[in-house]
Amino acid sequence: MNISSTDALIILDVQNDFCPGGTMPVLNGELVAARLTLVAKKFIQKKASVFATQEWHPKDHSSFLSANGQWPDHCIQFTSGADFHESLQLPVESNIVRKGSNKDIDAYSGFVDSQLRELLLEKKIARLFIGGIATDTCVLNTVIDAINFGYSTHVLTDAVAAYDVEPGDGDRALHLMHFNDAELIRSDDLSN
Ligand code: VGL
Repeated sequence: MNISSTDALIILDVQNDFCPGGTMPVLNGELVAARLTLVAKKFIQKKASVFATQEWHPKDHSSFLSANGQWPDHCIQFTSGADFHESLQLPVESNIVRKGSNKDIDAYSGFVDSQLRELLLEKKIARLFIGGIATDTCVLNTVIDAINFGYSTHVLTDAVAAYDVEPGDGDRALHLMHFNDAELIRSDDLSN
C-alpha cells in the first residue's frame, strides 16, 4: 500500500503505565512501541501525518479504582506513567493529542475528550492507519468511531496489544473491527 499526504497514522496511548512495569501493562507493549517508531518514520518520509494520543488523567479520574472506577490509577498528568514509552521515538513532525483530562468522562476512544477530530479535519486527512494500546479498549473504540466519521480505516495488527482481561478479548475486538469494515493489515503491507 502506498502512503500519501492525506493519510494519517494514529498511535494510541503507547505510555509507560500501559507497558511492562506500568500500573496496567499489556503483554508486548514495548514491542508495539518499537514497531510504531518505524511506521511513524515511514509516514513522515511519505509526507503523511502522525498523531500520538496520550491519556492525561487528573489524579481523581472517575475510571480509577480509587474513585470506584474499573482500572488501577494510570496516566496521571505530569507523572512518568503518562510519558510515552522510551521505545516509541516520535518524529518531531508528530502531533501529540492529549485525552481524558476531564475527570468525569470515562472514554476509550481517541476521539472523545480530545482535539483529534478537529486536527484530522484541519489537515484534510482521508485515510487512517491505527496502532497502539490496547486492542480491546482504546483501539477498538477509536476504530469504530473513525469508521462512523467516514474514514477509510486500517488497523496495523502487528502494532497493537491487548489486555485480554478475558482470554481472546483482543482477537474478538479485531473481528469486530473487521466486521465493521476496518481493514486489517500488517505494517509491512505499507510500501517503502
Ligand atoms: C485504556 C483502559 C483504560 C487504553 C485506557 O488506552 O486502552 N484502556 N484506560
